[in-house]
Amino acid sequence: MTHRDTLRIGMGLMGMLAVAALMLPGCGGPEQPQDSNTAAGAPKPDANQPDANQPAPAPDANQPAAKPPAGTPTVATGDLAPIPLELPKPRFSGTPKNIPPGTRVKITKGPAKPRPPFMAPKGCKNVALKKPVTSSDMEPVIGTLDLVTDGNKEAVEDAYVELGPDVQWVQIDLEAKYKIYAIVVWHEHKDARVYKDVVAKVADDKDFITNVRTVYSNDHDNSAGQGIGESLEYFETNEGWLIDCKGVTAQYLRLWSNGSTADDLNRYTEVEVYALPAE
Ligand SMILES: [Ca+2]
Ligand SMILES: [Ca+2]
Repeated sequence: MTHRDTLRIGMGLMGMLAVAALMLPGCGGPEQPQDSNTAAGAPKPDANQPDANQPAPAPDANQPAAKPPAGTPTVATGDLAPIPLELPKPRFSGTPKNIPPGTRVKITKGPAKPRPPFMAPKGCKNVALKKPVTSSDMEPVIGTLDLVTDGNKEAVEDAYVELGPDVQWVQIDLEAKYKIYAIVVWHEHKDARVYKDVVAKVADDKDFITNVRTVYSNDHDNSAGQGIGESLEYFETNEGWLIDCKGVTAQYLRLWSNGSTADDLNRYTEVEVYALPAE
């Protein structure tokens, strides 16, 4: 056997080994596609992320299962449908590239992507429409409280109610108990302002004493006095801010804010509540 033959056999063996390595998992073969929903800031996987092609992941003994809020129903993914949410017209395009001073806003690289449809049990509709609104400021600076649930979400003059400065809240009485899947709130969305200390709670009574549950808070230092919340702040847009409420049962909801990066006042254009009647 010549030296050249030895080289040829050796290279042939190496080629076969390389092919074998490609076929074996974990040896440099093609990567399994990563779940694009696991990016930072994406919502936790839940019933709203159905994927018919992927079996449910096996429970990880090292990870305690996230405990759903009390009253969370079990919903088969086949019974879900996008909520019938219609967006108002955008008044500006793009989002600012810089974080406004004094805020904790997540800046996304590249053009803003539209929010994917929000999945909830079939039959969910906006049960806040025309429902009574009360507030910490019963004599608004501009507009009237009924504008919060009148169905007009457009960022135009006379479409918002302007509450006084600093910490203020609005409250909606749904007039019956509902299983709430999503709250969508539009403050003033004519520019990319950031409202501060946005907190949302639900309760069984109008005085917020019985069965009070926080469904959203981005008040990381408790400056609104409603407890600390770890959610990031956000820019107002025509999409509004959608709060995933996971089917929590309640009749009343209350939303706090503490002025915005534009001024100390608190403006609401519309609040919608996508829900089903509670049994
Ligand atoms: Ca309105
Ligand atoms: Ca705060």
